[in-house]
Amino acid sequence: MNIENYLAMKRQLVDKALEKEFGKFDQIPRVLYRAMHYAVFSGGKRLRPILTLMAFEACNGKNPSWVMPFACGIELIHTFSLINDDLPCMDNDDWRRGKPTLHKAFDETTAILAGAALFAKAYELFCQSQAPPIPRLRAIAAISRVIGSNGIVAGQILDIKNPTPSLVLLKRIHRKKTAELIAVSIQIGAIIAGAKEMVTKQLWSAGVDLGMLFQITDDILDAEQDKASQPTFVKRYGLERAKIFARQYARRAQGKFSMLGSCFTKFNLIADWIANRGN
Ligand code: GRG
Repeated sequence: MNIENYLAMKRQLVDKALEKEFGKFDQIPRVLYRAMHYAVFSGGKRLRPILTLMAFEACNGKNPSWVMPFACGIELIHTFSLINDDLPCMDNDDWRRGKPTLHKAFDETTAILAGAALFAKAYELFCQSQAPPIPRLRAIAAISRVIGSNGIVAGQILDIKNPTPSLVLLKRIHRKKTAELIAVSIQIGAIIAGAKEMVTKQLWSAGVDLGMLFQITDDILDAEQDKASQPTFVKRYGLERAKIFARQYARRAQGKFSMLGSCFTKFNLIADWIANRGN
């Protein structure tokens, strides 16, 4: 299987579903709509929603309309986190995906409000899914856990307040800021498909390793483009050791996905794709 083609196909499905949601917005202030649209449709890879769809399929999920609102909502939360990360009070970035960041293309106030609206929209979508109530609530609870005060927000504040973290703290920052959102993206696909707890737990664990691989690869790409502003594995240990860490996480993730059987083989291809990605 050609993983690039597979990802392109899934990306198209996610884009179509997101476009449909944006088509339903009415009576919202024009500038808010334009800012939300700009942030969501500016060239993201859609990795997290694709992982949600993959897990749903691998766990034999039957009704895609149950899972798509979750896939789209996860992407909106990811977009919200990027908007916030770029703000002058955080990373103060002018560029994202080769385009001006949201607060540069519009202004800071509009960027903050558009982010807040995307965050709220994500929860509206989760609630609108037709999945049975118990898995739907379990998935919403799992997502809420990884974005709050012991999740992404924790990772972000630890990152900002600790310019020279120990290895243990650096791993925690990466895990909280990046890896757990990737892990939960996979896990909720399985929850919505009705997978057993043993499977959802194993997917969480494999997903955290995959997410760590994703973040370290991001650090490596930033270093190669001379872009890193925050503490990273590369800054602390150099490029070669960062690559060793990345390979270790890739192998760990692949071992865990393999234990779940042949339905999860695609996740191993995704791990290779992440390790070799160019952006
Ligand atoms: C409560 C969700 C929330 C956020 C507030 C600002 C903040 C706290 C956290 C920042 C988290 C963050 C932006 C981590 C970096 C993760 C990362 C490596 C993002 C890049 O992901 P890609 O490459 O992005 O998948 P694309 O552009 O493809 O969508």
